[in-house]
Amino acid sequence: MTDLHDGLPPLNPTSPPPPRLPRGFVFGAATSAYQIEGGANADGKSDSIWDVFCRLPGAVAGGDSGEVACDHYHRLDDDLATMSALGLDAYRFSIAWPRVMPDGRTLNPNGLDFYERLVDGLLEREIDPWPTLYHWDLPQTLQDEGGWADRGIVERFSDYAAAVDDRLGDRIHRYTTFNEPWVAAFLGHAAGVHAPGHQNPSEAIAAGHHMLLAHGTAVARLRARATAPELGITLNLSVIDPLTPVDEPAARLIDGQMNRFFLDPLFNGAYPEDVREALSPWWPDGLVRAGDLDLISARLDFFGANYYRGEVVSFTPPDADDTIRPATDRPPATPYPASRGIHFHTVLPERTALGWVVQPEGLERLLRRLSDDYTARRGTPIYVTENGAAYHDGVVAGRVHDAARVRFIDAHLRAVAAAVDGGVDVRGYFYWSLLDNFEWDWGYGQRFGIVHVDYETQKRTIKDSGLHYARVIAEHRAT
Ligand code: IFM
Repeated sequence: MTDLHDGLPPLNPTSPPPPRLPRGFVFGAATSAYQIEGGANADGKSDSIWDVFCRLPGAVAGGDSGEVACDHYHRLDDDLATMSALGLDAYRFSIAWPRVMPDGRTLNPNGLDFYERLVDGLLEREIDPWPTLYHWDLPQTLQDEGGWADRGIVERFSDYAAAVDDRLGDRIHRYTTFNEPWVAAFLGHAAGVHAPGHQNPSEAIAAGHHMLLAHGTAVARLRARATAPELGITLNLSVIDPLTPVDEPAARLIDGQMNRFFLDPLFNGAYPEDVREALSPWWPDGLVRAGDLDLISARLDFFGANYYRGEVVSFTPPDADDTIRPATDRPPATPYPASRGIHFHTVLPERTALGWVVQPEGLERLLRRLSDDYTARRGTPIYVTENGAAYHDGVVAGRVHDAARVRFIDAHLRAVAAAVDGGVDVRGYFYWSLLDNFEWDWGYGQRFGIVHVDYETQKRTIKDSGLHYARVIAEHRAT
């Protein structure tokens, strides 16, 4: 393994030692297929809904697309070497359904060859593979049949999950079924800023339920197999605070539509009453059938929480317009169907390049809440499967001095450590992202990586944050 620390000065000789996390705590980094792979038509891959969405005029900033992205598909060995140099314990990636089944149904063995090389390469380097089965790149052929709004997708997803496990189940011991179903359902089908770009709240609710049902159906199917993988799901979650005490109902309403819409069915086997009531004007008749919630609430072996920022809401508009700017001029709709009269505020001064507040205490609070309200009584361990920040980084004399990201990582790891000290069973942290990459509707303008990517030359440069993270991992291992 390359020793990254050779010849490099310590980054912050005066900074406090990294937070103490339990022995065996997993340090990883995350990516997703469409955001890094490129190889859009390689070896039989078909279009995903994102390939098609990116072609819509004005859908993505700068007219960018994931066609080439970080060209990871053709640079796998180099990227594996980088992961190894960083000393990652685990690598969280996603599998592209349209690579594995270009028409959504029929297996393309060539597509699986790539993931086999990736998984074998990780195992050779003693990096644990953490695959996600769905990170938003539905085969367009399935979208043409109704996509996530149509219940037929559930069987298709479970067949796809089984096909992946047929080939890789002897080496993959854990799957995350879905990444951030709220984003895929509500940004994709209500706000219209993500693929497939629809603005129809009923479709968004149907998509959300069908993703949960596809998760539950795939869990039942994979659990019954001899490979016996560990199974979990990842949600994007936030802390939603009221601006003043009278705004408490506004906070509860947004919390319901973002967090509890997914958490309650998964852990309590029911949609929350207040959310059902608030969404009743759009809730499709006959959507939830007998047995659905039993499947959805089946035991999980782990739970993934993605946390980036908190939200502050009120019934009164902010003095200045501090709503987060959309990526393009296309008019977005709200992702929260029941949010009339509710306003979002930015009260904390520190923000990332995307305008997202930097709020590490929110992560500790979120982890405590998850444990208290959902995971502890079922004994489900939590992993922070994404946390990260976008800044406008550049390479100067071969280095990227991203001090703000170093502070961001440090503060959030301290928040995790505080939650662990408070008794929350958190077993790992994955920084988003390993590489700068295609940030969806924002295109390539927002850089989240601990490794800089020059998109002209595809040269990778480990940023100061990557060096810092490598040191944290090495020190943790040494103690
Ligand atoms: O880039 C995304 C990722 O695909 C899912 N979680 C949030 C990240 C940053 O926006």
